[in-house]
This record gives sequence, structure tokens and C-alpha cells, in this order.
Amino acid sequence: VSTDPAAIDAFVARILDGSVRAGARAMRLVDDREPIAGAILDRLYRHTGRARVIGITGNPGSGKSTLTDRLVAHYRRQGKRVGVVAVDPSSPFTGGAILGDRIRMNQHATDPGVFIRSLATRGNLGGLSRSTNDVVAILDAMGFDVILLETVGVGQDEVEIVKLAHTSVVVLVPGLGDDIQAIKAGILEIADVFAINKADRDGADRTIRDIRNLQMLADVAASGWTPPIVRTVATTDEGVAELVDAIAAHEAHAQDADSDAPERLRRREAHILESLIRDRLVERMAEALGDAPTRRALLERLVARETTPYAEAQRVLDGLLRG
Ligand SMILES: Nc1nc2c(ncn2[C@@H]2O[C@H](COP(=O)(O)OP(=O)(O)OP(=O)(O)O)[C@@H](O)[C@H]2O)c(=O)[nH]1
Ligand SMILES: [Mg+2]
Repeated sequence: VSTDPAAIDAFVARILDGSVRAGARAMRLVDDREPIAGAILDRLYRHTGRARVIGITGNPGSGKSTLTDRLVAHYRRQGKRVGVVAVDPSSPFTGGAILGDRIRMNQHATDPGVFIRSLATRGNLGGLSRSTNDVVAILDAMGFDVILLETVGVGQDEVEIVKLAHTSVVVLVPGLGDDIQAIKAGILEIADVFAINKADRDGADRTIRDIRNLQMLADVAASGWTPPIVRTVATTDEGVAELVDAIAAHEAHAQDADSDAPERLRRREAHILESLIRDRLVERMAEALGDAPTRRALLERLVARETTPYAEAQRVLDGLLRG
């Protein structure tokens, strides 16, 4: 893509037209941190905000990808176009293989109404958040109605990424036992819908009871929305239609007077804005700290107490603010 404004406009028009080639190309530009990506995203952004972003978060191996694969099939039957963003997929989609930058789910590989993209956890916190935001914005601009965002729900990165979702599904498996106590704060905060996947295993009832108890203790009903708990067996599609209904109910609740949806939309923009600023600051900090020898020399001076991190931090910040 040339930097000529007319060429950028033409490229942007192709993305808005839903061209898979142009969309994939834009994502590569984002990945490679090409400066032109910023200009493209800036032009696309006004056309975004139509897609419904659904986060699918859960522990490794809880069945997120299998469930996502099933959800795609359900939404396709409703005639919706579906984008999938898998952040750090440590295991491939069911029966799929990673082909270039596209994970192909068996049944959806040749469906033009489905676009699947994986993102590796490689950069810093802001970097991953920002790439995810950018890819979701491109899919949104391409006209995908639903965007499924699969993230492993363990680290801070993922909690950040979930802020992008309009509805966030937390996938749990039976037999969590006492673990649920450890994760309760985190999951209660982010879940709009619980999927108890692998419900073909023992212990699903117990897990559901545990969550209900936690919800009661936290008095979630007071917020106007009590996250429904749906049992699923992703491998056989059992309960997936009910999960789709629970997600739709959460979307419908956004119209209610007591919904926090307007506040969430603002929080979503705050998250995107702050990710951009943080990511650029981190980049510029790295530049300001200089090349490896310069950095090392500074660290040696710190070790020798010839200077202090307080003074050096101020010096770097002053430089950034002036520059
Ligand atoms: N018994 C049973 N197995 C399931 C179910 N759902 C998924 N699995 C299996 O669990 C394993 C992990 O499934 P994935 O969909 O890859 O899980 P994931 O959460 O995406 O895993 P990561 O991306 O590695 O975190 C696979 O072998 C699935 O076939 C289920 O409902 N019941
Ligand atoms: Mg997965």
C-alpha cells in the first residue's frame, strides 16, 4: 500500500467492502508495525462499532476453541458473518492446523463468511492489547456481524483484552473444587455468561452450585444482570444453542434502563485509547533507553549507585515530553 492518500482511500474502501485479501493485508501491516497501518486504522475507525464482540475466556484446555468452533456454526446458521480472533492459541482449533496467519477450523475453512485470525502473545502487555484491538477493528470494518475473541484467562493481558468484548463468556470445567475460591474475584468480575463446558464429566452440578453461591455472596443480582450459567458439551454441541441464547439475552439486556452497557461502551473506548497511548510510550521508552551498550552502561551506573532510578526515570520522561 503506497502512502499516497488516494491509494490509502482505495485500500480502505476495499476493506469496508469486505475484501478478505485487503483485510488480511491490513492485519499484516498492523503486525509488522508499518507506520501506514495507523493511517489505515484511523480511516477505518469511524466505520466500526457495528460488530458484536464476544469474549471467550477460560483456562487452558477448558474447550474454548471447540466451543468457539460450535458458536461459529450457530451464528452462520443465523446468517451472520463471523470473525474469530484467537489470542495465543496454545492448541489448534479442533482438527485444524495453523496455516500461515489463518487457523482453519475444519468445517469453516472454505466459508467466506468466516475469517479466523490468531495472535501470538509476544510483545508487552500494551502491544498485545493493541494488536487485538486493531484486528478486531479491521474485522468490524470488514462488516463481520459477530467477532469471537478467544483468550486464555490467566494473566493480566487477557483481563485487558476482555475489556474489548461486549459480552464475555467465561468457560469453566467441572471439578474445579477449591480452585474456584482462588479465581472467584477475577471471574465474577469479567463474566456476563458462564459456560460449564465438559458437562459430560462429573461435578458440573457442584460447579454450578459454587458459582451460584459466589454470585449470591457478591450480590450480583443488584447490578440488574445475573450472569446465566449454561452447561455445554462442546464436542457434541450439547447446550451450545442455549449458550447462544444466553449471549443474545445479555445483548438484549443492553437496552434495559439498568444495564451497564453505555458505561461499558465508554470503558471500551477508554481501553482502546489507553492501549494506544501505553503502547507508544513503551516504544518510545525503549528508544529513549538507547541501544544495548548504552542501556548497559546506564545499568552499571545504577548498580554502582552513581545515579538513581528516580533521577534517570525523570530524565527519560523529560526527554519524551520534550520530543
Ligand atoms: N469430554 C469433553 N471434552 C471436550 C469438551 N470440549 C472440548 N473438549 C476437549 O478438550 C480438549 C481441549 O479443547 P480446546 O477446545 O482445544 O480447549 P482450549 O480451551 O481452546 O485450549 P487452549 O486454547 O489450549 O487453552 C480437546 O481435546 C477437546 O476435544 C467437552 O465438552 N467434553
Ligand atoms: Mg484454544
